[in-house]
Amino acid sequence: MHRHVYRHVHAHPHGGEHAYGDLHAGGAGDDHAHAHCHAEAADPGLVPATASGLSAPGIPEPRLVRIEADLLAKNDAIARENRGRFAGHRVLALNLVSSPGSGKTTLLVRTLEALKDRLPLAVIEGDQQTSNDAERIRATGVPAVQVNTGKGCHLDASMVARAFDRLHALADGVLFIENVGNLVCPAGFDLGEAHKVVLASVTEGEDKPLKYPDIFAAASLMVVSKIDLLPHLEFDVDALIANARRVRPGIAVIRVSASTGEGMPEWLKWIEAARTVQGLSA
Ligand SMILES: Nc1nc2c(ncn2[C@@H]2O[C@H](COP(=O)(O)OP(=O)(O)OP(=O)(O)O)[C@@H](O)[C@H]2O)c(=O)[nH]1
Ligand SMILES: [Mg+2]
Repeated sequence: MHRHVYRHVHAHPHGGEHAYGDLHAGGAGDDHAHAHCHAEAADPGLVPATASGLSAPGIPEPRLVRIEADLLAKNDAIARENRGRFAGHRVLALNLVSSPGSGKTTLLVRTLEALKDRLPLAVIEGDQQTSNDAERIRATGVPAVQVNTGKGCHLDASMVARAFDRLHALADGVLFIENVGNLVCPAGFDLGEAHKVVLASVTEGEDKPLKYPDIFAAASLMVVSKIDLLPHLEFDVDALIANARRVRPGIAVIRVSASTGEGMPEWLKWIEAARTVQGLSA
């Protein structure tokens, strides 16, 4: 369940197109708007200012609640369309979410290298700014579209729809979506994916599933990343897993090092099993 201290509703305009065919939010002349949420208590650590937890200067609370409900409903409708398109293309779509720097792009690069000769693949990269991650992906030879969200802290279904327009040749394969790195905003937005996959790296602390429960509750799989670093850390992987399962009982867990390759076979097997469950394997 969502709990918000403050939600800030504003328009994110989308600007012109990038030389790489990438997509940007934040320029002039675009009508896209979405709600996004962030804690901003007037007094740090205090309770929400309103019963719903929503507030924004000059906008009455009932109107904010309605705006947010409308935006989420609109997102869900586009997400359903995306899901239909992915099914039509016989594509498994996976939405990778995590804190910044947990290793999403590094894991993706390694995954693409392992799979690219066996399956059609494509990537949608979400970041507030830069095309760095899409360039890392393209270096593998796999097509990637970068979506820059500007002030936005997550991808939404319409961004994914427009990015997928550019990847329409993808069929009978896997679409990886790397969401904007944070453990809060991406939780509430369905993109039409088959699964959210949450990465939790061993440098982040065992308590993250308890502090940011929504994103772990929404995920089908937790990848415990950077396990090659364990000998250098005081980190209890079993405690992390127990915490994740308090939030999402039965969540699948795979321990991976994208640096050494440990755990990669299990991760690749999980992807293949997800394709099979969707009726997509050959
Ligand atoms: N030791 C070790 N380092 C890793 C591993 N995976 C990623 N890293 C390092 O972690 C840092 C961040 O990795 P990224 O793959 O860019 O992380 P990200 O989640 O894509 O980051 P954002 O896109 O900014 O959210 C880089 O310096 C990587 O080299 C791993 O398995 N082991
Ligand atoms: Mg990345």
